[in-house]
Amino acid sequence: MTSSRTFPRDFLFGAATAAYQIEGAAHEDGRTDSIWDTFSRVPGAVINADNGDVACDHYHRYRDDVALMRELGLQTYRFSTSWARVQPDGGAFNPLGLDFYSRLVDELIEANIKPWLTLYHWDLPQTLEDQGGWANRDTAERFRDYALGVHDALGDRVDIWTTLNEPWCSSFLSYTAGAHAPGRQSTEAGLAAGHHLLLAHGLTVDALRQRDPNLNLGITLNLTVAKPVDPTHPGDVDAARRIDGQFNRFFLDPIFRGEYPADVLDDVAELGLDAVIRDGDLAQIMQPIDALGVNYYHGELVSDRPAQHPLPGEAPTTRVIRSPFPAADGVFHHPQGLPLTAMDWEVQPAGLTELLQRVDREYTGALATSLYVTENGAAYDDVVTDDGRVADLDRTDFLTAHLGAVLDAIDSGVDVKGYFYWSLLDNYEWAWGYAKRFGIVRVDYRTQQRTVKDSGHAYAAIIRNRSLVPMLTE
Ligand code: PNW
Repeated sequence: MTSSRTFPRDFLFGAATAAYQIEGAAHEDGRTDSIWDTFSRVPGAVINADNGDVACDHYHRYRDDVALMRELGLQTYRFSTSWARVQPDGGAFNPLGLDFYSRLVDELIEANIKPWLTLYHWDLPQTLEDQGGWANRDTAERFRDYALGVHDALGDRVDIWTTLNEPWCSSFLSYTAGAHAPGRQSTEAGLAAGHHLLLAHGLTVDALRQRDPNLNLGITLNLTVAKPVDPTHPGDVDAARRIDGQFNRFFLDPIFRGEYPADVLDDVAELGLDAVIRDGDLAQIMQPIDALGVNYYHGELVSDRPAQHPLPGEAPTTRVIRSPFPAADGVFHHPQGLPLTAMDWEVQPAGLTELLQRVDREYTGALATSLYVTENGAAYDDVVTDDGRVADLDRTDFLTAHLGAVLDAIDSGVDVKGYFYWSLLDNYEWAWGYAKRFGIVRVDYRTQQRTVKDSGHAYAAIIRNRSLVPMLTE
């Protein structure tokens, strides 16, 4: 393939974080517990019983962190607002909580970094969970009200708004598998949560659009490429269809086509989804959006027969985790023999190209919806050298390979408008606690000292040159 390895002029380079993973200050300025504060106290739920009480102390160090972003040359920064900080107990708006985000946004604008705001990255106020959480339809309307309150405070300076980060995780991984907060294990609750999250998205896009037709509105989905081990074996092909259906199409189809995929509805018939969907919901969900964020980490190779050497899956916590897939019993994940990150996730950059092409072809290509890679990154067991450097060549390779995959998609005609590395900082990796480091900036959790890793310097060079060429020749 001929390719310049140079990025389009308007392509945005950024990095991403999420409130609970970096802020700390969990009990300050009126913030109340979110489901992650509660879940991290459940014995065996998180490795080392780590929690977000302090995390990267970003709440107090945001000025330094923005200065770091400026040093790296980031053009945009994707962060989330904590619902429990903004509306403690899901009730009255908290001026102190909103003020933190207002100061952060001012600091970003001052540094010439475009704020990219995500309203929900998994920290539901515990009080709302006590009322049923996302399995309760009412939470969707509460979410819209929360979004409008954040917009009241920041709408004059923030124009890019993402409703949800990875609703698959907030529904099936959280209410069916029990691997994430609130740790429920109910197939029905997972399906209801999935629908109510989609509804929350639709209600919020509608309400924000009415406020200001010029906002850039969107959602971020974690998507995958699911392939059958043997494309001639019907059982394997069906396994790939199920994973694709329950992971990708369950969210893409309502948003872009206003319907759930018929085969998925068949798979989950009898599991109560019909009773949850009300007339008009799908029309409400299918709002035109300006941006679809794609989070991509790895692909899946699946079969109806077990693998001889299965891949390790969830964090090795002591709680028993169920499958997140409501109707994929008998689907087995097989290793593809690719290199692994410290999460034991396979490194598969070509999957990102394929995924972007597929989403463009089947969903967004004909619409005024731009594609962004809103997360992509890798955990590695970083080693700090004697002179204090972090020589994480594996992460630099991961980053350049995936940026190359984005360029391949662009070269083939897909309009990808930006890329966010996950994550700016090492941070609280959910059920893995602080055991896994994804940052291009190292955080020493004892001193809170930040060190730009070699991968961070490499990313800065790519951004400066707007090209991968120096990386290939240096
Ligand atoms: C995403 N899975 O999480 C999140 O958006 C980030 O907050 C997170 O730190 C990052 O990816 C790295 O994990 C996921 O089990 C967590 O399939 C788990 C899964 C997918 C995404």
